[in-house]
Amino acid sequence: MKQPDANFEGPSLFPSDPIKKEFAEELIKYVDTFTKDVFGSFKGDPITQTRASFDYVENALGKFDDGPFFLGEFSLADISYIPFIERFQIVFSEVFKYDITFGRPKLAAWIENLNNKDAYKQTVPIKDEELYSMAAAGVRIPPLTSTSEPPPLFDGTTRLYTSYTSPYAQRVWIVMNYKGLQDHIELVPIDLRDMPAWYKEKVYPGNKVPSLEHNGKVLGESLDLIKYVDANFEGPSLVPSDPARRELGEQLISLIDPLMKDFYASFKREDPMQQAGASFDYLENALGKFDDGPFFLGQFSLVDAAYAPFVERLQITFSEVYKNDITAGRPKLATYIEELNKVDAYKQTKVEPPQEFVEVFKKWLLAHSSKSI
Ligand SMILES: N[C@@H](CCC(=O)N[C@@H](CS)C(=O)NCC(=O)O)C(=O)O
Repeated sequence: MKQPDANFEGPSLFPSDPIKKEFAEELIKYVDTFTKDVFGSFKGDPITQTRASFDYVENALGKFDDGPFFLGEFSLADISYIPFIERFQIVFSEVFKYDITFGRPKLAAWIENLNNKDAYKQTVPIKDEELYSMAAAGVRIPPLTSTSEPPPLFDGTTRLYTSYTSPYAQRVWIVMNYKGLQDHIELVPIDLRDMPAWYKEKVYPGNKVPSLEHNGKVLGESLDLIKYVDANFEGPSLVPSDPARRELGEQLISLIDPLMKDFYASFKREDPMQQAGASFDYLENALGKFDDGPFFLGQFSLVDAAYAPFVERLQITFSEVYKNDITAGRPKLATYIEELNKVDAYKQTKVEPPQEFVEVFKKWLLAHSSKSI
């Protein structure tokens, strides 16, 4: 970045004062650590974990008081931080509802002054693309709504249209994470309560999530998609090579829809746990077929990606609404859920907060049954 400043005409962006020069070098060196710290925090507690990094910037801005910029006057040091701080400000404010300038008056003044600089203002168009790459870093970016612009469709980017609340979409998200495809497949969350019209018109006429935009086509149906992503993308295979396991896998996947229907039907009966008991026992037995691992086929596979979002919701519903423990007397199911919760690819996709799902469930139940809860 120092090259254009040294070799072209126009005002110099590097100070001649040796003290400022030294500080500029330090700042430019720190920018990588700074961005790594902030990106790394997205998987933990961003506000607490980035406090030191943003405070470093705040202190640095206080070093020279002959102007609002790092070295007083506008310099290369500012240019190296602008693109990151600008994006972080958007993400912290939109996703974490936190103002990075809170308690940091110098940072606030720096951003305000930058916004008045024409050279900088011209570079501002980011937003959506930036937010998508935040999703790859593990941040839950806000879903697109009826007022959002579509992404640049059919530009060669592979996109998974999803929703944080959909168990069907979650299946594909798990597979994508497990195979380490976060940088290969862009996650595009959609707000199902306020869907953008372009989704049905231009992306997926079925108007449901998930759908996958890949190689100029859009494919749907979660159970097809998990197989498709597994077969057509790099990363560890989620289908075992052993024929007996494959066969059980196929069987379990073809049974999941009828099983879920049974579970959902049980909620409309007087004693849901008793009604659903046989289906839970079926899962318990299936989990006992291969004992070289806690998952349905021993190791984590497509079957787990298909079942996990539903097991997760069943556990929440039975526990929160009916005060039943679905794992009582089912040790394999208990271990299954425990081990599932150790799989990062799954953990990142869980419904958050579970209470929100409980509310959705209660509304669903009211609409589908005469029972009150
Ligand atoms: N069979 C489909 C079901 C997908 C589905 O029902 N998705 C729901 C969200 S959980 C949806 O997009 N609903 C939007 C709507 O119906 O308007 C699959 O497995 O992908």
